[in-house]
Amino acid sequence: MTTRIFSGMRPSGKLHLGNYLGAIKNWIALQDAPDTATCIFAAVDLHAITTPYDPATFQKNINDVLLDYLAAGVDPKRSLLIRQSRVPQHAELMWLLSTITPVGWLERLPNYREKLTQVAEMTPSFGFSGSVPPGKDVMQHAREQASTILDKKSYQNNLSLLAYPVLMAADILLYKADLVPVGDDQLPHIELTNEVGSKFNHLFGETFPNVRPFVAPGARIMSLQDPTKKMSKTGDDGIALTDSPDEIRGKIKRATTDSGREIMFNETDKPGISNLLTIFSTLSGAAIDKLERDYAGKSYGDFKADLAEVVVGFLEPFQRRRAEFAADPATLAHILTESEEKARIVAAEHLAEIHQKMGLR
Ligand code: AQP
Repeated sequence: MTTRIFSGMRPSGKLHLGNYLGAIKNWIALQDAPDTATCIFAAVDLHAITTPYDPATFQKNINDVLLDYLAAGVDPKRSLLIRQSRVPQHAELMWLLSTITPVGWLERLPNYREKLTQVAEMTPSFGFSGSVPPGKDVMQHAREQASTILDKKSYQNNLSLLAYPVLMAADILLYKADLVPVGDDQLPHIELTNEVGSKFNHLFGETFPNVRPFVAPGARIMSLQDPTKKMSKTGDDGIALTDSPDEIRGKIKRATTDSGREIMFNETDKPGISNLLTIFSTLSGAAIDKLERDYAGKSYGDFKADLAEVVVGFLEPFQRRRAEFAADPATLAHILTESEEKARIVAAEHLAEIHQKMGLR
């Protein structure tokens, strides 16, 4: 059986070890697998604008994510490398799918609830202040206050935050992808994609395949500050793939550890040290129980110092490759032009079929 793969990252900040171990590492393994027919890897810029962002630096963020993909091993000879918004069919299919997606399916998704809280924390909420500044017209003041409320609150519970998984379903189904490498936090979104896909098939005729998630075992990397939350690009100081050796050493040294002294894997009682053990094990290939034995009787400080060198050593060749791609912007521009053209051809063909089945043609 041949496989079609789609996956993407939000260019919402610097990619971190969690993004690499939870997703990109698998992209590369799948790209090189013999039964893979097509891989499409995207910088999902339309997803990134669902949370607060800076338009002035957005193109740089997108470019940085694409450089990370190439440095990690995305091979443009085998895979398409695209910016989501350059293939307009993503947004159109999202609209079509939204017409068959009940709001209740979206409201129950855990990521929506998490993002809602995160965004509310990022944007201060403004209320109407009753006191009118001296000399100011009361109606004028009220109008100004109202527009401030709209501006500041406009990100708090946007339709896009709720509808985000419908766009994700469209991203995948647009290419009739059947395998999606993701971190385990994204599993409910893949489930939703299948619910929407089968509802479409039921209503309009067999069109979309069943989508399987591909999740790396044990690769949910948690925050170094709060190991009960996942490492994130926003609102968290994780280890970026582009961090310098000294930044990495500093971040690992400051990472929250747990009470006690043993280097032991126990996610309930020792979430901090368990997370560091997961990072050590996945990057070095050493089994966790071997690491526990190797570090029996040693201090957290010894363990963290060695882990820092593992991370630095792992990222060194990645960063070297990345610098080479960064020094050659014409190559990246060429890869994008070619890939996006090919993606638009496949997307247009599938969308024409969908239009026809939905009676739009
Ligand atoms: N901490 C993590 N551990 C393992 N996998 C992770 N992923 C994200 N964080 C971890 C996986 O990386 C991909 C990135 O998805 P995304 O960019 O669309 O957004 P996200 O999941 O919301 O990622 P972040 O890093 O937390 O970004 P922000 O802060 O912007 O929301 C997905 O496959 C995800 O599973």
